[in-house]
Amino acid sequence: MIPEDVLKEAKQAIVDHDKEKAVRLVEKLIADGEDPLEIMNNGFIPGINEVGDLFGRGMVFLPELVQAADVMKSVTEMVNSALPSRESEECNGSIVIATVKGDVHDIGKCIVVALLQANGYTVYDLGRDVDTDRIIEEALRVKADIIGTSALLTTTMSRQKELEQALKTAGLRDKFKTIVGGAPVTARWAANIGSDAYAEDAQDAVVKVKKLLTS
Ligand code: B1M
Repeated sequence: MIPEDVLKEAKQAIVDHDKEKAVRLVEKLIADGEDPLEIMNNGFIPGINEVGDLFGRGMVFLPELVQAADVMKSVTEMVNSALPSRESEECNGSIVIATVKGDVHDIGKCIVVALLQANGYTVYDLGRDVDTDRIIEEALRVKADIIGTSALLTTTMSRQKELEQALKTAGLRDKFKTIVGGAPVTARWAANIGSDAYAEDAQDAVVKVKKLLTS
């Protein structure tokens, strides 16, 4: 259990875009054998959310948002590579995942990717700002079981709907299960557009992917 004051420090390091401090904290916690996801979920993510709120209220500006995101990116990579691998034999499966076209937010998607990989799934991460047609092409090429999309902007969520429609139009809807996520995305949105699953966070994504593969 990471002490409350350390989690507060982690949050503040993101708000202050203090990379040195954030990196030092992760190094120490990993060396101490703490759960890397705990500092991510209860320290760094609340930190970047606070920066997002301040940005939304016009209290911080784009350069600071970019710097905070840069710190977030660095610690995410460190935490992701420290995740213990829990190979699951009984339900292996493959998933193609991308942040949708027009959207460059990928910090959360990268956490989802790392956690799925740590749980033994084969993940084809297409990156960010990825065209719907390319997502489908790749899913066909690698014979994926699941297509997952992440959207962080209310304006790019529509790409998740576009994917559902493109799959239907191409007669491919039954070939893949789909899962959607991202801060503005909800279970209701997933149901409305006809996606097979919605995941609130990376842990939930692992649970939902497992369910999709066994249903
Ligand atoms: Co931007 N941004 N941003 N941004 N940014 C938001 C999303 C915003 C809410 C901030 C705000 O105004 N309060 C706002 C969107 C408003 C809206 O749509 N209504 C916004 C805006 C406006 C913008 C720009 C337009 C700003 C500008 O240029 N004027 C611009 C858009 C660029 C573009 O995409 N075309 C922009 C740019 C950026 C940066 C590049 C600076 C940077 C992103 C860097 C990067 O990702 N490489 C950035 C950041 C960091 C944010 C906030 C602050 C944080 C996002 C984040 O990383 N969260 C964000 C505010 C917020 O969301 N509170 C904001 C942490 C991450 C761990 O959470 O991504 O939600 P999240 O992922 C979670 C879950 O959602 C879920 O699991 C993850 C792990 O728990 N999940 C999935 C995610 N994907 C999933 C997929 C799944 C399953 C679960 O299955 C497939």
